[in-house]
Amino acid sequence: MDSKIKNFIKIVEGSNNIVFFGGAGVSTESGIPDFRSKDGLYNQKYDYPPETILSHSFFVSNPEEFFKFYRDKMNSLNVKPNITHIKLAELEQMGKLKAIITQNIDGLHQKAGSKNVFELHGSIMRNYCVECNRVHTPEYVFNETSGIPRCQRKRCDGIVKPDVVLYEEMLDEDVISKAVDAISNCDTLIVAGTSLTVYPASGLINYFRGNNLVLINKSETSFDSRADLVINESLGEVFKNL
Ligand code: CNA
Repeated sequence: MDSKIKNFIKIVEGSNNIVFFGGAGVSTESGIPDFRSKDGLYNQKYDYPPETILSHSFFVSNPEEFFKFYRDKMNSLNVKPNITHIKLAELEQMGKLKAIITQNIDGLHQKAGSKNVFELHGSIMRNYCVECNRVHTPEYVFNETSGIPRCQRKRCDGIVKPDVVLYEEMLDEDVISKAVDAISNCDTLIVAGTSLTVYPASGLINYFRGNNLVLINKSETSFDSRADLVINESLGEVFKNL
């Protein structure tokens, strides 16, 4: 086994206060493309760039086109968690992992059994009417409607919006404060599967004051020099050894 992976296992075995901070790379091995890899959504061709479609102003001005892209690219309802999601849920159950902070919106950590998950960018699993706040299921948005999903409450007809944080929208303050708290108080922070280019999420790492900062990512990131251990490997290859 690679010596860096051996070192990683030693760190995990020696710590009972771990926090995991992850991004889209955690779910690529479940078949969900990330944004910035060569097969990622940003390198595919659409009528508009994905970062435009996934913005608040586009959602408001062009909801039809937004939902076309959303149904086509963001539907992970039938996707299964992979080995990384599963091992993280096991670490939580063993009492070693205290929290998962994720930029993902796919709900796969919860599907794997993780409980303490802070979703910085929301989740496709929750959907609310923009007029009356009525809750709608993800199945309603993805499968049971076409075009713009409309509220099921009588005489409402508001647009049902997924509870995902679009570009130009603020992050939920309560989620940020819980994430900051978890990072500030852990002794091992595992940062994985994220290009660390989306702010303010990536800035949360600055709150870490513990012993071991581990960075696992297929490609290099601008935070590599700050880490105690950097593993440029696919997450499945690393986590299967735990
Ligand atoms: P990103 O910018 O696309 O970066 C992903 C990173 O993961 C890249 O640096 C890759 O090299 C790396 N990577 C990809 N696959 C693996 C793997 N198997 N093992 C190790 N590393 C891997 O994505 P970020 O999360 O940094 O950007 C934040 C955005 C992406 C958030 O707003 C998310 O909501 C959004 N996003 C989420 C999903 C999802 O929910 N699954 C999918 C696509 C995008």
